[in-house]
Amino acid sequence: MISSRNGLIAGMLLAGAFALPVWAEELALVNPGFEQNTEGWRASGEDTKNNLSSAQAEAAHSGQLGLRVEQGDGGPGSWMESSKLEVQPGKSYRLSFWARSHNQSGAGVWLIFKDESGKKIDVPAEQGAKQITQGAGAWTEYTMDFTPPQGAASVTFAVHCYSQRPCLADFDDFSVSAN
Ligand SMILES: [Ca+2]
Repeated sequence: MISSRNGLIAGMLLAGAFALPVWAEELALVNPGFEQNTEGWRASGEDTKNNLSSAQAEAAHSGQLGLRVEQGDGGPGSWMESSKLEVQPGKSYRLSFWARSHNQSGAGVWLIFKDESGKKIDVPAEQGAKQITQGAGAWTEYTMDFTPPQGAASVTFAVHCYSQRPCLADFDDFSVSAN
């Protein structure tokens, strides 16, 4: 009885070993779950002025706080950008986060690559943006696989909702892994 149970546990451990993710190296992010309010994140001037993005308890996926984006129709779009993360061109990365929308909003996450001097390097939208499901829904995990372009030294990611349209959406639990 005992030996068969040990065999079962050994089998489970073995299965677990084979299921290890390729994304082995988890990178350190500043306040990725908004538990320190918006410390380490930077809102655009328009976002700050109109108070579009803020850390709120109702927006938490885990912990006590999450990021809520709330804007009315016809105004500027929100923009809340993360701290800078050093990256290597050509290396594979995966950004993960949890989000939910409460309405038909056009919210998503945008990647911003910069070179050593801080100059922005443009990438095609399909490689640099992930829109969350438009329409009210439950919490969903989203992932973005990306490879920094030639010359990139850092990446930041921004939670952004399109201007001129209403938005009510929550974001939490960001993480970045390197291959
Ligand atoms: Ca949180």
